[in-house]
Parts: sequence; structure tokens; C-alpha cells
Amino acid sequence: MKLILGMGITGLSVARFFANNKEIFRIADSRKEPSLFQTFQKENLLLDCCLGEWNESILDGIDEVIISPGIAQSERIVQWIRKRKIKLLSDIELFGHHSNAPIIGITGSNGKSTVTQLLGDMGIASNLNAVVCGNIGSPVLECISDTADLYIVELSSYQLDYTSRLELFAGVITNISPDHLDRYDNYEAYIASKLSIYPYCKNVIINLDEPLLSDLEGDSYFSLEKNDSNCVFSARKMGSSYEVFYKEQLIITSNELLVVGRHNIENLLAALSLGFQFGMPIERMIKAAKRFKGLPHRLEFITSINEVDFYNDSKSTNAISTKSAIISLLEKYSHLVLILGGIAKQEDYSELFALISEKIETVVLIGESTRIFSEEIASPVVKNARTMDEAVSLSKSLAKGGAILLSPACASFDMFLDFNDRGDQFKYYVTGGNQLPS
Ligand code: UMA
Ligand code: ADP
Repeated sequence: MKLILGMGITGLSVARFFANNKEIFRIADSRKEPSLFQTFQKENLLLDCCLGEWNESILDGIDEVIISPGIAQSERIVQWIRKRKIKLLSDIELFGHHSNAPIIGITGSNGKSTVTQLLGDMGIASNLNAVVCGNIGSPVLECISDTADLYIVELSSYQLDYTSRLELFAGVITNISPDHLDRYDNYEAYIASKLSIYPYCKNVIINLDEPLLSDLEGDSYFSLEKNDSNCVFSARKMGSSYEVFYKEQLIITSNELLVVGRHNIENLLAALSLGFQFGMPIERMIKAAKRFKGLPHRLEFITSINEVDFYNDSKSTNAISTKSAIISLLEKYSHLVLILGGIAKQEDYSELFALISEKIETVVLIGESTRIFSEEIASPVVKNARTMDEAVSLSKSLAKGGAILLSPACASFDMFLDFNDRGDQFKYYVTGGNQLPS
């Protein structure tokens, strides 16, 4: 019998998949009251269900476990599964066995969702039924479709950790920087997790600007920094904008894009490389890129009030993404107010603190990290706020033109449900309650 571990959206998708295929399964969650319990119950998916703290006996009679990505490898249940040599796999691996169309995989520390969505838009613009799914928020098994031409799957390191067989038409690692170190023994283990995507790929796409990847053998390379003749797609900075090339041919400049920042050029190069490898016409991909507004909560322009522009970068949960946001906005604004903080990750924030101290006049700190961050940041004005409402009011009162940027560089769970809630609250208070949280 099969066992599904975790009753979140992954577990639900696996349970539905098994039920549709008349497969008998047990399902378990270590919480007594998982939030989707009623949905499982309504759909009659709880015939064999274990709730609350797990003990080894839930593995009795089990020959395969499909595990949700949020369950850490250090959990005792994972040790028991391994000790008993029971097959352990992710929903991604299961999806791979049943997928009826080529799959493109996208992983990396930052930019995964953006590249996944942009490539999805490029696929649609190329008249393909390109299905976007995975860690971006749509469990892969919910997305299997008879009419799919291509699956574009965002893969987290957590999902890769429980995957050992997968066939990808192509794959990319957008970049690698320390993240999720609470889940890994060390940074090397996290890097290894990201790198594990490439052996699955028929076409390996390499970002030559990422030092941890630039020595790898690939089928297609891209770069913003290196003038390397191996690159199919590349970009270079010209004054205040970027020019993007297919080989020697200029195909688009950053002035034609709705998204801002150097990192979004990197994301564009990754999407172009993957799409081109699949056979998408360049002019169709460019058309989609010009229309791409970016995803909510990723350096998202909200509004302009009294000559101050507001940006929501709530999805920034690590130092590098906040660094990217600051660098991007400094290309456009000379005054920035930064709203920063939350649950700090186990990573080195020193470069971010140095950038903030040097370039940002006003910082408003929120969340659990306030004390530590306030000791490290030497900006002229550093204030603390207890709520998002207070953070927005303070920022508005302190701004001297330019922009106000929410880019926390931290997880959100100390004050908010998740990064969506944090970004929605920001938007709500910025617009004076005119924009209700979604
Ligand atoms: N659970 C246990 N025991 C544990 C841990 C969790 O029983 O030790 C249970 C929880 O009680 C809960 C369920 O497992 O009922 C939650 O499962 P989950 O944490 O795997 O989350 P899902 O709802 O299945 O969502 C997952 C991804 N979540 C994580 O990886 C933490 C979603 O990514 C993803 O969108 C979804 O599958 C569809 O593929 C979220 C995420 O934060 C957005 N990802 C991380 C990131 O992007 O940085 C990796
Ligand atoms: P992921 O899915 O990997 O978390 P997202 O596309 O959701 O990536 O973006 C997460 C955060 O990282 C946002 O703050 C966004 O502005 C920033 N970001 C996006 N692309 C990049 C990149 N290539 N390099 C650095 N930061 C990025």
C-alpha cells in the first residue's frame, strides 16, 4: 500500500490522483488538525488516515511513500522509511512517471517563479499549451492535462531532495546563494540539492554569471557579465539600460520591459534560453517578454503617492534578493526608504547590511530580527515598527521623494500568514485601504 505524508496541497493532489486511479492509500499528517482536513473529508480521501504525532507503525504494510516537500529529511519518519528501505519519492517524481508531454524544470535560489511564469507566457505566445506548475503554487499532479504540449515546472530544493528519477527536456538553475540552511547540514548540501537537477536534463542550460555553475558543461549558456562566444543569449549594460542579444543580434532592450532591474534581465536570459531550446520562435518570446508585468510581490510597483513610488517585494526572503531589489531601484531613485525584517535566515547578511548602510538613508525594521538588524545597520535613520500599518505610516512620513520598498530579506511567519499576506497588507496600508488584500 502507498502512504502519503503531509496533508497540504501536495498531499491533497497525490490523494486525488490515487483516488482517480483506484489506488488504495494511507494518508498522514503530524498535525492533529491539518488546515485542509475538511476538503480531504468532503472528497472521501480519509479512509485510512493518521493524524497527530507519527510513530513507526504507520509504515506497517507500506511499500511506497510519497512525501510532501515541507517535511524535513531530519524528521524521524524519514529515518524510519530509509531504515526499512521503503521507496520514498516526491510528487514530482510521480508526475514524471505519468507525464504525457515534455517537462522543463527550473530551480535556483531566486528567480524560479519569475522564470517559470515568463517561460509559460512565452510558450502561450508561441501557440503552445504550456502548463505552469510545481513549487510556484500548483501541485504538478493537479496539472496533468491531455492537451498539454509542455510542462514548465518550478522545482524547489525540497522537491529535488525526494526525487531520484525524472526526465526533463531541459533545465536551469537560475543562481545559487545561501537559503533554507535550517533544512541542510551545510551550504554544500544545499548546493548539491540544486545541482541534482542537471543529471535529469536532456538539455542543460547554464548561467555563466553564477560562479558555482560556470565551469559546468552545458548545452546552452547565457550571461549578462561575460562576453563569452559560447552564449546563445547574452546581455550587456549600456548606460542606464541593458541590451539583450541572440548571438550578435540585438533583440530587446530593458527600456521595452515592464519589469525593472538587472536580475530581471538574468531571468529573461534564462527563459529565452529554455524556450529557444524547445523551439519557441524568438519573436514570439520577445512579444511575451514585453507584456510580462512580473509576478505579484516580486519588486512589484504598487502606486505613486505625493511623488513617492511604492514597491512590494514581499517575496524577498533572503539577503541576495533584497540586495537585487535595492540595486535595481538605485538605478532609478536617489532616495529610498526600506522596510526590512522578519525571521532572519541562517545566512550571512553582512554584504546586505553594508549596502544598506552605505546607500539607504532610512530603514524601517519589522519583526523578530529587529534587534539584531538594528545593531548591524548604520543608516542615518533606523526606526522600528510593530505592525505593517505602522511601518507604512512611518515610511510615508520619513520619505523624501524617491521610493518606499518593502523587501524584508526574511521569512514572514512571525507577523504574517505568509509572504502573500505580508505583501497584501503592505498594499492595503499603502493605498489607504483602497486595495483589499486578495
Ligand atoms: N507536515 C507534517 N509534518 C511535517 C511537516 C509538514 O505533517 O514535519 C504537514 C503539515 O502539517 C501540512 C502539510 O504537511 O498539513 C504541508 O505540506 P508542505 O509543507 O509540503 O506544503 P504544501 O501545502 O504541500 O505545499 C508544497 C510547497 N511547500 C513547501 O515546500 C514548504 C509549496 O511551496 C508548493 O507551492 C506546493 O507544495 C505545490 O508544489 C511553498 C514554499 O514555501 C510556496 N516553498 C519553498 C520556497 O519556495 O522557498 C520551498
Ligand atoms: P523564487 O521562486 O526563486 O523565490 P521569485 O521569482 O519568486 O523567485 O522571486 C523571489 C525574490 O527574488 C523576489 O524578491 C524577486 O524580486 C527576487 N528575484 C527574482 N529574480 C531574481 C534573480 N535572478 N536574482 C536575485 N533576485 C531575484
